[in-house]
Amino acid sequence: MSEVKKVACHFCHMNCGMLASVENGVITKVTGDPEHPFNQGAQCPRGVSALDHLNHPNRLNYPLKQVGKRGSGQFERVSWEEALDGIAARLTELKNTYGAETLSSLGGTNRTDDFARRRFFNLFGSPNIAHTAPVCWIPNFLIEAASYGWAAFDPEIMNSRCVVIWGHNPAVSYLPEMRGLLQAKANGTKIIVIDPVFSETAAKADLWLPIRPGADNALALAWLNVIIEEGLYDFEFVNEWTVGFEELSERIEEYTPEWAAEKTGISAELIREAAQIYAAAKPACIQWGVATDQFGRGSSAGAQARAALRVICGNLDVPGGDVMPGPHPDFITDWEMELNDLLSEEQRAKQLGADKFKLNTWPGYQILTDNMVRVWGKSIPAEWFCEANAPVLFRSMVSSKPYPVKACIVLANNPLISYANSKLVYQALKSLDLLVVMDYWMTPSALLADYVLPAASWLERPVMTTTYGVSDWLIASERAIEPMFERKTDVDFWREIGCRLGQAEYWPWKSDEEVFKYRLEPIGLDVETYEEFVQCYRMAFAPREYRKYQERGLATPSGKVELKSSILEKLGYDPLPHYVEPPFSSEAKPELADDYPLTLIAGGGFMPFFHSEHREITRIRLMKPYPRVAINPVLADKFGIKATDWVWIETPTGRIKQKALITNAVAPDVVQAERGWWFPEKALIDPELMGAFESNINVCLDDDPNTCDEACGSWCTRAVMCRISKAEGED
Ligand SMILES: Nc1nc2c(c(=O)[nH]1)N[C@H]1C(S)=C(S)[C@@H](COP(=O)(O)OP(=O)(O)OC[C@H]3O[C@@H](n4cnc5c(=O)[nH]c(N)nc54)[C@H](O)[C@@H]3O)O[C@H]1N2
Ligand SMILES: Nc1nc2c(c(=O)[nH]1)N[C@H]1C(S)=C(S)[C@@H](COP(=O)(O)OP(=O)(O)OC[C@H]3O[C@@H](n4cnc5c(=O)[nH]c(N)nc54)[C@H](O)[C@@H]3O)O[C@H]1N2
Ligand code: SF4
Ligand SMILES: [Mo]
Repeated sequence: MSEVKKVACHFCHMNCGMLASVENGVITKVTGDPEHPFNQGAQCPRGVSALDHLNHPNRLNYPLKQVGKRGSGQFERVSWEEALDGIAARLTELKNTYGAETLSSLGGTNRTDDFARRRFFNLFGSPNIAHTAPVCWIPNFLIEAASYGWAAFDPEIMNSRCVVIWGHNPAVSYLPEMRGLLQAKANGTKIIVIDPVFSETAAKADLWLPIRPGADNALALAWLNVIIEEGLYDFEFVNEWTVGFEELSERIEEYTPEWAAEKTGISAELIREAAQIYAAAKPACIQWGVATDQFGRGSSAGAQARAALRVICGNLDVPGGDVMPGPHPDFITDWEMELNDLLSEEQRAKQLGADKFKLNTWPGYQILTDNMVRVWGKSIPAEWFCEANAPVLFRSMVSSKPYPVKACIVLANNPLISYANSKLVYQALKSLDLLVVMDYWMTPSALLADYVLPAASWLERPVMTTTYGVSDWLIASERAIEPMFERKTDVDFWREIGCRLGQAEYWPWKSDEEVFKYRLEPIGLDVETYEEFVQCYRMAFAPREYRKYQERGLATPSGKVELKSSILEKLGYDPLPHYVEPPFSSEAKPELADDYPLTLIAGGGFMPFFHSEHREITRIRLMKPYPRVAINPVLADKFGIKATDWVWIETPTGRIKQKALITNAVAPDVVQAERGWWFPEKALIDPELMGAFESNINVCLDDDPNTCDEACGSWCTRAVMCRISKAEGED
């Protein structure tokens, strides 16, 4: 029998539409769907490799149990029954000894099990789920939520007169978005790119602002200064819909373009001119970029300045501006699936990091939720937005302070590679009594696990995406084939382990399709099954509405935009935007400046990889066989470094090597290292762990909680003092 299944690629957040041809239960072809509005038939190299990923000989196919010392690489195949029974028994023991909070979980970016993980944890009684969230969107999203009751994360680029691309490189990270940007540019939209690197996107800009790494906060404050001092803001909107404008105006007086010129390395004239272009363009929008979440200390203060820019220029929720989607009114959201009410106050109070990073833990989340429910009827999910802080969690695993964290379920995450301070993460994972990893591959992190479980990928399961549960649209994808070998879906895993731990009544669905059908039902569509929904509709959008605040008010305590945030004030933070120097810059640590005279950017996505993924797939790896650090020719000359030489990159925290990419795209005092590197072809044994510490830039980054963002606990990856040298004798 031959069929064509409508699927969505899940190798990045774009979820391009694909068509999978299936013959007698075997996928023969996966092509881009020409009718899909996002990609219109296009596929990037990862999408093209969908079948290599599905059928790869290294894929995990069966549950494995570690039978030697942890990290010995000695695994034995076991049945799912044995693995799940074994895990459930250990979890019960540990819970009885140490309390439910002893179980933690680590996750990565935008996966599809999110409601299930949280549901399981709420029922189990632990608040200790952590993701890479603090360095990915959280400071920007939550500060916006505190300021205007949701995030205005859907800029309407096509109808905008000016788009500011701030620490963002869609030409590499969001390909379909870049296509839209180029179309807008062709229609006359001005593009401003703020990036220390002459990125692929900067190359297409009308105006590129080559900022000193980590100085974005100063630039945003100076734009506020220009726009307020020169009266370029939207008087009517500010008068009618904001509180705190006077205090904001007073606060930004000191942040003149001249002051910011010194911090940013951009002349005061250019700062002024760029602010004027942005303010004059009606409507304009500011696109989110992850760079601004990754400064450590000061990430959320900078986000607050950008939020204020959107507001005072009158771009909030207007056509062509920064549109604030709100939750889907009908579809059952992630938040509604999570059962957060079942986690007791006592357990919430134990969330690791909640005493320090209050905005994305229970204290802040509760306030945000109360306001959102009042106005929108629904809130953002706890998953991703209300989390244990990972740097605090790792320290608790090692020290058992403030209490022992003895177990961790890592699902869709490679913590040894993705989190800062990899050596500490290593120590932390090794000190656990129970480590479970569910993934597609045997990763360096999985090598340390007691149980390694094989995950079904997006061709073997249905997927429904709602942008971390916060957008008013959803994308649905059907299961092309049943999971191969003994792979399982992530939702099945949480359900089956939950049922073993007394949660059966809360897991009434027998398959992922049943869950999704249940969640879709309130939309009232004329379909019998989830598959039919995908075949007929594939997506559901709430009708687009603008200026929704006029009817509902805003989901803040005052019902207005809070330029001076009462939520931040209540949580004990400065309620107004302000300047904070990133923690590892030469200005923050002048005593180290002579030894570490360069600035390291430890991030920036690049093709064809997605974070630490896809290194196993030959046709992808051939495009980029080894890690590369971008170095200016002047700097390379100084150290006698030639293209493709191995280079040591060193910070006070650690050193690794990558190969030189000599390019004028970076300034002579800046180097940009690639993230996510490990080598599946290297020894599968501790301590080599497939080269987890050789070229992984997170070895060089510190995650000391005292250097993290005050409100959200983000660690710093983008402005770190470093030095380099040629790695002699390295092949
Ligand atoms: N230095 C530095 N560190 C960074 C960043 C940076 O710029 N610089 N970026 C940060 C950002 S923005 C993010 S989002 C994180 C990303 O961090 P991660 O999400 O951890 O990164 P990935 O490598 O994409 O995914 C980790 C693992 O999940 C597995 N996986 C993928 N999908 C699934 C699935 O559906 N189910 C299961 N069970 N497994 C799956 C993959 O095979 C992979 O082994 O990294 C952060 N770390
Ligand atoms: N190919 C590919 N695509 C991806 C990913 C991937 O790993 N690979 N990851 C996905 C994920 S999880 C995320 S979060 C997104 C992130 O995607 P983006 O938001 O595009 O973020 P990055 O690519 O990490 O960095 C964007 C830009 O920030 C610049 N930058 C570095 N430091 C600074 C600074 O101090 N200030 C400013 N203004 N800019 C700076 C970098 O030079 C880079 O050009 O991409 C997603 N898409
Ligand atoms: S851009 Fe590439 S990886 Fe991302 S969804 Fe589209 S095809 Fe897949
Ligand atoms: Mo991310």
